[in-house]
Amino acid sequence: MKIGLVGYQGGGKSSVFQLLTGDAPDLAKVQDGQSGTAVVPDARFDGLVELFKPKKTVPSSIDLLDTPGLVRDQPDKNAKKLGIIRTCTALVQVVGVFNGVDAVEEANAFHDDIVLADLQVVSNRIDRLNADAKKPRPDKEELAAELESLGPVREKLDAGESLIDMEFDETQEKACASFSLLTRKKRLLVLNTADAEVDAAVVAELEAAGHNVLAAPLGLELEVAELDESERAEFAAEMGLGEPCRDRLLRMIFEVTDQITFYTSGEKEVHAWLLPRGATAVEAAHTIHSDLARGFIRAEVMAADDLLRLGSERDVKAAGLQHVEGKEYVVQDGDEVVIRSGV
Ligand SMILES: Nc1nc2c(ncn2[C@@H]2O[C@H](COP(=O)(O)OP(=O)(O)O)[C@@H](O)[C@H]2O)c(=O)[nH]1
Ligand SMILES: [Mg+2]
Repeated sequence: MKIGLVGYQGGGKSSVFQLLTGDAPDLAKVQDGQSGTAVVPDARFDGLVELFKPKKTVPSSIDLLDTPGLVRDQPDKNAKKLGIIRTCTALVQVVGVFNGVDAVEEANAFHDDIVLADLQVVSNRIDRLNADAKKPRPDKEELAAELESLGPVREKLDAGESLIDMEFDETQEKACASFSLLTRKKRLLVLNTADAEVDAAVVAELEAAGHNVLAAPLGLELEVAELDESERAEFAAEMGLGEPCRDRLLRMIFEVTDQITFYTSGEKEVHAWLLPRGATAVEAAHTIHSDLARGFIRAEVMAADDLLRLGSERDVKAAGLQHVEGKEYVVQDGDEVVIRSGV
C-alpha cells in the first residue's frame, strides 16, 4: 500500500511529507515524486517492546509518495502528474488553508480533476472498443461485454460523480483493472491550517459531502519539530497545540485505508504487521513469510491488550484467553499471533 500526498501546488504536501517521514524534500525528486516511510505511532507496540525487551524491534510503517502538485484549471498540464498519482493505493489531499484557500472549493476542484481524468481513460477505452467492433475479430463477444460493462462507468463519471461507491461486477473489475481509476481510491482530505483554530463549519460541510477530513496545523508542527527541544514545549503550548497532528494524521490514514495491526512477539523480536481489515490467518502468515502460509497448520491468537494487562503469555493462557484458529480466521486489530507451520 502506497499513500500519495496529492493536491495543488503550494498546499503543503512536501511539508507534510517531511513531518511524516522526517525526510526533507529533495528537489531532484519533485518531478517523479519522492518516496519515504513513516513509522506509525502505536502504544500497543511500545508496550510489547517494554514487556519482551527484544533484541530487534520492527514497528509498522506506511509508504508515502510526495507527488508533484497539480496546476489549477489547466487539466492538460497535469497528465503526467495524474499518472504518478495513479500509482498510489490511497490519496491524502493536502489543502493549503493557511494560504487563505477555500477548502470546499478546492476539494471540489480536485474532485472534478480526478473525475475528468478517469472519464478520459474510460472514454478512450470505449472509443477503442467501438473501433475494434467494426473489425473482424475472434474475441467479438468479449469485446462487446467489455464495452457494455463500461457504459455505466462512463455515465457515472459523465455526471461528475466519483466511482468510490459504485459496486463493480466481475466484468467491470476486469475491464478497469489496468486503469488505476483515481476516483476509486480511498481519500483523506487534510486541511493544512495556519494555527490550532479550525473552522468547524467548513469541516462539517466537507464531511456532509462525504469526505474524510482532518484539519490541523501540520506546517506549523513541522516548524515546531525543527525547534530546539527547550523551545519546543513552550512554543507548542503558546500555539495551543495538543496531541501531535502527525500522530492524528497517521492514525486517520490508517482508518481511511481500513488497515489493522497484528503482532508477533518474543525475546528475539517484536514486530508489528499491517493487514487489510478482513484478512485471514493464512494471509497474515503470508505477510510474515510465504513459507509460513504454505505450511500453515494453525494460528495461536491472543489479544495484545490481554498480554499487556496480564503480563505474560502463560498468564493469558491460564486465563483461557488464548484461542487456536485455522486458516480462515479473520485476524482482529491488536491480535498477537503465533503461526504454527509445517514447512
Ligand atoms: N505558514 C505556513 N506555511 C506553510 C505551511 N505548510 C507549508 N507552508 C509553506 O508553504 C510553501 C509550500 O509548501 P510545500 O510543502 O512546498 O507545498 P507543496 O507544493 O504542496 O509541496 C512552503 O514555503 C512552506 O514552507 C503551513 O502550515 N503554514
Ligand atoms: Mg512539494
